[in-house]
Amino acid sequence: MKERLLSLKEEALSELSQVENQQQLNDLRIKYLGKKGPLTEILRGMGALSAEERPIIGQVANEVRGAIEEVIEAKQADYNAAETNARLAAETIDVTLPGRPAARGAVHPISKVIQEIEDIFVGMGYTVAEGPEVEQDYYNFEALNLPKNHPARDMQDSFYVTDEILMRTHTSPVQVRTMEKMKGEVPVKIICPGRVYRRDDDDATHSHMFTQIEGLVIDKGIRMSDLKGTLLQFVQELFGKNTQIRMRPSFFPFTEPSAEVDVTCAMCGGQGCRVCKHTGWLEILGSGMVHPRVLEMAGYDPEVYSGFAFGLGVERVAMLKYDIEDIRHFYTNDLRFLKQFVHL
Ligand code: 2NM
Repeated sequence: MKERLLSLKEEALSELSQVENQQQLNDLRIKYLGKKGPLTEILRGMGALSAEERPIIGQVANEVRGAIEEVIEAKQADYNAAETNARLAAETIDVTLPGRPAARGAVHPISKVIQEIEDIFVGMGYTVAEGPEVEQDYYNFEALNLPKNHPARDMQDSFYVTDEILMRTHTSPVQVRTMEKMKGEVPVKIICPGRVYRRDDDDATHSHMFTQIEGLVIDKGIRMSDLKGTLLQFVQELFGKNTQIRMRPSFFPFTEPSAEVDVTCAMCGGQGCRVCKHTGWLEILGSGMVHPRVLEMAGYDPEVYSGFAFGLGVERVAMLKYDIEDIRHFYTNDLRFLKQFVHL
């Protein structure tokens, strides 16, 4: 019995020394240590042995089992380590490789110009006010001294929702709403950025929807020179310190007097070029002293208070600033256009 056990051990160790892979090791584990293996069989037959033989054979059998298990476990540990190493090798990443650049979004040029203009006026103590794009006839026209039947109120020129509701044609209704809320308190110092809508045929310089920024100041003793100084300060911050302005008489129903404001062309410094059509001047602002009737309707006594207002088209400013030739670029969202503003 002892010899049989020892030769079983020799046979097992010899076979194990030939093992080449995990599958063969599994097979040998079952063959020698499994429930149907020779060792199990011998241990089961121990009952037939004498009382003297039994502990001796039992000890030998345990030694043989231990020796076989030891070799199997050592081999198994080798396979486990090899597997782990192979997985780690496959997972290796080269941390010295340059990173893949992340695709960055860009701020839309209209948003950029709005932010820049807001910053300039906030720096002068203004606050930013916003309001609805779908507006009541009263706020869009009536309160701005455009009574019913005024030619500028032609149905053909505005997008009407109902008889009394339309898409706002300017951001002035926000200023009327702000004056109402202020209930005659001063100073009023606001700018109102936002989208406005007009029934125009779209082309390179016209859009049925565009972006306006309007400003309004009301206090005691506000005069035309305050308007002029404010706009000069503004355009010099926006277009550069050398920019000059000139004011030409104009007409708006909601201001009296009214003035168009031209700035010297930043492209040529006023010398004349393609952009300013060889005049040296660019028309960018409408402005004026708030009409007494507008003040009165909004709750300000025009005998006590006065104010100035101005408005500009954001698209036109952005087109001049970034040399864009067609207003439709702002709305078509062609990535080749938008990508040019990633790092601006
Ligand atoms: C412009 C030109 C001139 C203007 C007037 C008002 C208000 F509400 F105070 F009456 N807001 N904006 C105004 C005046 C706007 O845009 C070309």
